[in-house]
Amino acid sequence: MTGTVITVAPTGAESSKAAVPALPVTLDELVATAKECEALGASIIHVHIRDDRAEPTLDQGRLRATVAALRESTDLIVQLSSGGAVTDPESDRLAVLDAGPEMASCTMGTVNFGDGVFLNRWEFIVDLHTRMQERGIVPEYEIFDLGQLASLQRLLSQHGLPFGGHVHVDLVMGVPGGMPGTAAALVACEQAIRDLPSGTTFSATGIGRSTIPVMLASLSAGGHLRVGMEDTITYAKGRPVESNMQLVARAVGFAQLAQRPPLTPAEARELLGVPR
Ligand code: KMH
Ligand code: ZN
Repeated sequence: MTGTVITVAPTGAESSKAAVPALPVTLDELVATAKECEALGASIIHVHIRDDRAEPTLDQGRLRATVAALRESTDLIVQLSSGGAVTDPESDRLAVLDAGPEMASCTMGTVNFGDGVFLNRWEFIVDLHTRMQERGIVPEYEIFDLGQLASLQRLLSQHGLPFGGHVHVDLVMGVPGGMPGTAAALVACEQAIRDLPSGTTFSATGIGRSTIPVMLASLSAGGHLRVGMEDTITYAKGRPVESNMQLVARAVGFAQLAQRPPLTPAEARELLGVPR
């Protein structure tokens, strides 16, 4: 079994800076976080950006500047979120691909998302997938519920493999409205992933309280890890997360314990078919 790809998702679109002061929201904060997380063992950064008021934005100029700054300062694989916030229109989410990331997320279906709805129509998914094929962007298929893996199978059989030929999915577990963040749900997904093209890899992240169970289950089942303040703002009961580095360091420790040490960005690129 290979080592572990550790993705850091440092910011997300859901937590406010006022409620979570440690959240990196400026470009400088994001770059500093990226460098430190890379030094600890992260190999991918999943990026959501904020505007001058620390609100989520898909502003094209800022996205381009962010991709350039992260590529300049780190070797991390830069994965932009095409999910944005639940309020973002499809046109802005598609335009994320214009910012030239190496990877982008592609969510495989609609899901209730707390009090909101994270809308992902089939035609929109097909558009994201085919535009990424045309532009040489490697997708990470985001899976919020078991049935979305069947949708991925349908997508690949109708529209072909992604750019690079390798399929990588990320299980986002424990979202209120999606699948639970449990070992049983992760094993059900792992079984369904066997129906996808041979060599398909997966990472997993558990929101909130499911962070640790999902991390342990993923390592046991041969999966990779996503951690960060997009998904987890409480480190342990009564202890807010102090930084993304704290979460990456914990993930690295678990990965080493599982004898699957973190892969470097170059090794992760090789595994996932992402050119430098
Ligand atoms: N912020 C969520 C509504 C993604 O980045 O692709 C969607 C999300 C998924 O975070
Ligand atoms: Zn995201």
